[in-house]
Amino acid sequence: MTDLAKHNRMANAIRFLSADAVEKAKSGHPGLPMGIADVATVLFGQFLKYDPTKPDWPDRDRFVLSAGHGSMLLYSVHYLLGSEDFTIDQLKNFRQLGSLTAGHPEYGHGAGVETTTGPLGQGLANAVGMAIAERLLSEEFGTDLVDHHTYAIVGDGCLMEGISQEAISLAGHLKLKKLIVIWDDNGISIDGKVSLADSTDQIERFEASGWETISIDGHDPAAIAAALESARSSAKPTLIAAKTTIGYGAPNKGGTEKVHGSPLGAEELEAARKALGWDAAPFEVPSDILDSWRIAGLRSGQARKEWEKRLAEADSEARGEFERRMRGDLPAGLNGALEALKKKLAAEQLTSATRKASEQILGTINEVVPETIGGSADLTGSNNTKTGQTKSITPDDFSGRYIHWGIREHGMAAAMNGMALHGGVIPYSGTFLVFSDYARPAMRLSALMKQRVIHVMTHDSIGLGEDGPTHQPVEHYAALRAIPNLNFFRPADITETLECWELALKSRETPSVLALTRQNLGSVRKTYEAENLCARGAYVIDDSADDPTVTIFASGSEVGLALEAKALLGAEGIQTRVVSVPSFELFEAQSEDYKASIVGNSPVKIAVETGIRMGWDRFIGSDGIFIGMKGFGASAPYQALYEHFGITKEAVVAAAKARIHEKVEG
Ligand SMILES: Cc1ncc(C[n+]2csc(CCOP(=O)(O)OP(=O)(O)O)c2C)c(N)n1
Repeated sequence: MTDLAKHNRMANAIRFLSADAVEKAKSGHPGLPMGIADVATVLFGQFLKYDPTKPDWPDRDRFVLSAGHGSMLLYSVHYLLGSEDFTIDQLKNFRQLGSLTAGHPEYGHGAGVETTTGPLGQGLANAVGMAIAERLLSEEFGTDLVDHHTYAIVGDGCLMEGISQEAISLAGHLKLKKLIVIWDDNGISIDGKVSLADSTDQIERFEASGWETISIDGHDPAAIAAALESARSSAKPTLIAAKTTIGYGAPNKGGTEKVHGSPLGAEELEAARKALGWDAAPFEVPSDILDSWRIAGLRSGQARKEWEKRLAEADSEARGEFERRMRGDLPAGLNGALEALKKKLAAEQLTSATRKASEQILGTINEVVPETIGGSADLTGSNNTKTGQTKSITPDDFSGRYIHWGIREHGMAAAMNGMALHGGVIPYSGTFLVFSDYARPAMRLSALMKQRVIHVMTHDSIGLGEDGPTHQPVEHYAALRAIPNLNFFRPADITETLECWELALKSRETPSVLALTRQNLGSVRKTYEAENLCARGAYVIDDSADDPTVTIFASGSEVGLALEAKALLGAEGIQTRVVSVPSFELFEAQSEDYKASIVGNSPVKIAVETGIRMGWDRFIGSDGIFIGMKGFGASAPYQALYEHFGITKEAVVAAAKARIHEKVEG
C-alpha cells in the first residue's frame, strides 16, 4: 500500500467511525469529522506529542477542538490512538446518558478532551490561554521541562464569533509562536454557505493581527504535513487555512449544509462507503489500519520517557516545585502568611475600599504563591490587581506575572480557563463587575469544567457613584449567583476580603468572583478570629441580641449600614441581630441546622443589598423587607445615590419599626 493509500484509509477510519456513530445516535454532526479527517490524521498521526498511556503528561502538546460540534472527530481519533477512555463501546453510545462521548466534548469525561467546547469560539480563546501558560512555565522551569505546542481546530463559526477577534489579536500581540490554529475552511455553516453572512478575508485578518498564515488544500496530506512543519518553526502564531469539503466522501450531501448537523441517512452512508472504497461494517476498523493508528499512538512514548528522565534528574527543589504546581497544591507558607496578616488587620481596624484591601492581601498572597498570574482588562489602576511581585509580561519577555489583557473581557475569561486547564498557574483577573456580562459565557464554562479561576470584579454597586447606571451592577449579583458551581463573594471589609481570597484560592474545583467596592468601608470585623467565618457563607456578625425582634441580612458594603441601623434600633430598645452574607453558595453548602439557625425566627427580617431582590427571599421569606434596588442606578456622588434609592440606615430603621408595629404590636 502506498503512503497515500494508507493515509486515506486512516482518514477514512475517522470518517466512518464518526458518521456511523452519528447514524446510530440519530443525532450529531458528521460533516466536520469527515471534512477535517485528513488534517487530523496527519496532526495526530505524525505531529501531536501525546501518549495515550499517560494522557496527563504535563509536557504533552495540547489539542483543542474549538468547533466542538464535531466531537466525534475527537472520540474517533482517541479510540484509534488507543485511548483507555474512548473505547469502541463508548463510540457506539455516542450522545447517550452516562457515556463519555457527550454531544459536545466535556472536560473530565475522558482523557484527551482538554477543554469543554461547543459554544463556538471559546476553544480558540482557551487555546490562547494554554499557549500563554506554556510560555510562562517554560520561562520559569526551562524548556527541558516545558516545551510543547498548542493546536486548535476551528470552524467558520468560531471565526465569526466576536471572541475570536479578542483571542487572535492577543495571541498575535504576545507572539505566541507555539500556537497553531487550523481553520476548517469549508465555507459552510448551518444556514448554508458562509457567504450568506460573512465575507471577511480571514487571511488578511490574521495577518493584520500578527499571525503567520499558510493556505493549503486540507485533503492533501503532504501539504498538511509541510504546513505543520513550517508552523512549528514560525516566530509568530500560525493559522493554517485548510480548504476542505464538509462531509468529504458523501457523494450527494457532501459540500452542503445537509451534512453539518444531521445523520447522513442509510442510503447516503452506503454511497459514501462506495465512493471512498470502505467496506468495513459500522464500528469496525480493518486490522491493518487499526494497527497503523495504534503505532501512531505509541509515537510519543519515547519522548515522554525522556522527559520523565529529565524531570527525575532536575534539581530537587525545581522538581518539587514543578510537581506541586502541576498537582495544583498551594504552597505551605500560605496559611501562616494569611494568619499573620489577618491578625495585623484585626489590630489596625482599617477603613478601606475592598478593592484596595484586595491589593494589600494580594501583596501577601503573591509573595508566597508564585503561581498566581494577575491581570486586568485595561483597568489595572481601578481593579488594584497588580502588586509589587507581578511584573508585566511583554511579547518578548514572559518572566513577569501580570497580563495586560487589553479591553477584552470575554477573551480574558476564556484564556484564563485555558491557563487553569493547562495547569501550573492560578489566573486571576480584573474588570468592573458590570462587565461580567462580557465575560459570562466563559465564566459559565469555568464553573462547568470545575476550574480554579478567580475574577476580581470591582466597582460592585451604585457605590461606584458618578459613572452612572451603565457601570452600576444591579442584576449581576443574582445573575452570577445563578451559575452553578461558581462562588460569588461580596466581602464587607478588609478581613472578609482576606477570608474570601483564601476561599477562592482553596476552591480547587470552583471558580470565584470577588465583588469589591470602589468606596471606602469601615472595618466590621472587630476582633481576630482564627476561623474563616466567610467559609460559612453567612454568619452572625454581631450577636449581642439574645432574642432579636429584628434580623438584618446584608452583604458587602451594606453590612456596615446594617450595623449602624442595629445601633439606632438598639437605642430604641429593639433587639437586633446582623448577619453578614458574603456568599450564598457557601451558605447553601452548610448543614440544615446551621442554615436554620442563621435564618432564625425573628419576627422581622430585613435584607439590605444594593442589587435586586432576587434570591434574598431565601433569608427573609416572601414577606420579608428588602431594601435595595428595583431598577437601574443613576449618575451622582455615591452618598447621594444611597439617599436617592433609599438604601440608608434610617430607611432600615423606619421599615423595621413599621413592621414591628404591624406585626408585633398591631
Ligand atoms: C456561540 C454559539 N452559537 C451558535 C452555536 C450553534 N452552532 C453550532 S455549529 C454552528 C455552525 C458552525 O459552522 P462551522 O463552524 O462552519 O461548522 P461546520 O458547518 O463546518 O461544521 C452553529 C451556529 C454554537 N454552538 N455556539
